[in-house]
Amino acid sequence: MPLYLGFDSSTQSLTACVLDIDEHRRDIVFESSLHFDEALPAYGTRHGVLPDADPSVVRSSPRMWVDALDLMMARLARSGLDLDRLAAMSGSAQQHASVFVRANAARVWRDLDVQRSPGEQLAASLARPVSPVWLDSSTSRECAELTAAVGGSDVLAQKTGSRAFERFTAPQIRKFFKTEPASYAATDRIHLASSFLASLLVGHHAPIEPGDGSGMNLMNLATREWWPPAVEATAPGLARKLPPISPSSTVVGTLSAYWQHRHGLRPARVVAWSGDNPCSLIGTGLVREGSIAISLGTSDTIFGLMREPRVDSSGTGHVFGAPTGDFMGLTCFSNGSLARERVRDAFGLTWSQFSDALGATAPGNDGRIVLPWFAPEITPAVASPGAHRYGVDPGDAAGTIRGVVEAQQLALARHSQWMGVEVGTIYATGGAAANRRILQVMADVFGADVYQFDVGNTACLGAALRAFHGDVIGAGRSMAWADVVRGVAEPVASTRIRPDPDRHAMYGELMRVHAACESHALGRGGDPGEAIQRFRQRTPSSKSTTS
Ligand code: XUL
Repeated sequence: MPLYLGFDSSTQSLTACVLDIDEHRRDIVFESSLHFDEALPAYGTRHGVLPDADPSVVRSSPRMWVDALDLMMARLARSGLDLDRLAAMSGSAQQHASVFVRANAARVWRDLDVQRSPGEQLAASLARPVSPVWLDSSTSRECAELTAAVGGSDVLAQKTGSRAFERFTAPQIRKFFKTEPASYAATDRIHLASSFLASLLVGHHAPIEPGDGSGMNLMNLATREWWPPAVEATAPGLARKLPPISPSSTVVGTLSAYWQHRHGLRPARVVAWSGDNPCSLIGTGLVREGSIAISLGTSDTIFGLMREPRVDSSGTGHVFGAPTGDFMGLTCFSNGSLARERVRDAFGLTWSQFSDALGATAPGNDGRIVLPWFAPEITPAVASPGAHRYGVDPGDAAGTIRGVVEAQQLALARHSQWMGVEVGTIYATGGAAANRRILQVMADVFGADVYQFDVGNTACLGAALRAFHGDVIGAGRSMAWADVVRGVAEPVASTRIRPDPDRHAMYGELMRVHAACESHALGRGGDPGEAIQRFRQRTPSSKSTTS
């Protein structure tokens, strides 16, 4: 029976998983992760990105991502799995990141020396040694220029699914063209991290997949083609530098000779790679409209499938293409695990102590809030980093932890209202979804049942399932998405966390405090003291702890 390999090249780590599929069963038979900082220290990353004095400039190394693939392939080769059964592979990558390559790139990829690791061999093929990643927020000017050139935010959002966002690829390309014109001119092709890594695997240029392509501010969401007004407004000659866009199920080639010989692998099919959020949509089994998923990863994201693209008129969220051919709504918060880690480290705690502190504090935190904008925030847009404390002393570890966790869940709920989804069930995924105390806050804030998954990384699972789907389509057969995900991309029923009605009502009140604090911190509203007092009067019972 065939094996399907999925990769997830995320901000901080690379994960791989292998699915063993037969008619009746789908088993995950391999799952492994490596952290870039630890596994590949020579690249000098911290939390997967290159240190920079300017907090708005965030970049990583595309050569490091490829060396990580090489290390992971070596682990796979040693795993004892019968890799002669490997039918196909696909991948998920952090969204928005771009890789600028020269005209010799395809030759370099094809002729890699099997005795040497790939990263060192790629240097001469890169027109830009670094990749700007989704945490970068340094392109506000380019966002404004792009917006003006295409006729305003609404036009851009209606066409591409999102207004201009700093991390999106078009403003990033424009900034590169403006600041490094010679290197831009030397760029033959601009890939996303996803299409770049797929290209490396097949040894020639792979296309961009529409789910990830819609994170660029360049793709016409309706036709899934490049949208000329945005392409022309971004940088001269860009149309020639963009790879074609191909459906999610496209088999982009077979594993190149380099990887076959280096790791003793067969020429398995390689299916187009996508972004981590579109892959997670599949890995959480969200192939129908209705339920939503919340991913608590480096970023926190909330997303769900949409049959029709309901673009966000408030300008907060995004509509991306879904791998199923439908659409997905998504709101992204950059201070997800980054913020939780920052708080844990500031108080010198382990994750279990972090969790105990959360359990020892009362839901509602007596109306006290900590807005966790330790790094520049995407939702709402915050350029100057800094946490904003409302009533929480900087030395109060437990109050800070609850203040941050509640503010994060309240922000997820408030800033996803544009999606117009009645949230009854939430599928929780990402590293921090292992923490049931955080999920209890989620359930209580949303007033929804929350479920966990068996598999640690749903983006990676989604990639493996997309490899399966692409392999089936590539063989000239068809398969409904509900059948693709059945029996594996399903939450574990016994993990259900129920909302408490009283706490849900209390969080409805706290939501107003959160909104007032946010307005104040953004300089758009007065002191939230009154809102906090009102909350305390209305919810005197908010002092008891959850566990
Ligand atoms: C989504 C986004 C993040 C990255 C994280 O728009 O920017 O979720 O995809 O890898």
